[in-house]
Amino acid sequence: MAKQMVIGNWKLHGSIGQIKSVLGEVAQARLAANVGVCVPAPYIMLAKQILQHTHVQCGAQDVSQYHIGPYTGEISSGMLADVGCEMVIIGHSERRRLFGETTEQAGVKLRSALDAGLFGVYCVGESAEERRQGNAEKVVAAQLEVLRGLPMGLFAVAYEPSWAVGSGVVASGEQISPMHALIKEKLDDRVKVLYGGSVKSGNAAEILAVDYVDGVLVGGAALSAFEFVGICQAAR
Ligand code: G2H
Repeated sequence: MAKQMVIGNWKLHGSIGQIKSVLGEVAQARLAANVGVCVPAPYIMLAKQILQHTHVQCGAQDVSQYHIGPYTGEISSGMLADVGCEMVIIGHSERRRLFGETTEQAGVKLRSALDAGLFGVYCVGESAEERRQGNAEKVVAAQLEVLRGLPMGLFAVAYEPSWAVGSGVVASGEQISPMHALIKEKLDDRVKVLYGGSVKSGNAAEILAVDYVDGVLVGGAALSAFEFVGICQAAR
């Protein structure tokens, strides 16, 4: 059974037809445990149904910081758990950059997710400018602050430098390894640290072989069953 995690992030992509065809093929691939697919919320129940006889878990890409009440458009952790959702991505760089989500909000969301029994995938990462200025470690360390005191084993951290997200540019092993080591040092060496940013079947084995990489968070390539299954098969 593969110990490394592979989590697909569908972002704002998909339809009933696409979910059926891509996840139908993923279901046929008989993948080992530690694989998850985070689809848009309206498709979570359909994804669960398609993947019901597999070990593949289903997740969401965001969750409300609120539990209940007059918060139009929000979806709570309890609602996600209620429809069988098992994990949730929190604090993705696109949420932070495009929707103004703060580290504090992401921390509240993660606590809410853990309370509802969901596995959290908490994203951190620096921008190109922050790296150029030599501040990458400082930025990531600040994003980790809200995880203090949380029980290990209930969440993973995904290191996604925003300059590698959807860009086709992959961080090098020399950039990934020390950052993953820093994350483990700041939190606990048992925390799973995933790499995200332009992972494909063609580069997955190389990335997954980098020291301190416990798995990958996959965006664009998760929309192709061939690509996604190829990445899962590279997990060790
Ligand atoms: C990074 C990643 C998935 P992509 O956001 O979270 O997306 O693989 O398309 O770079």
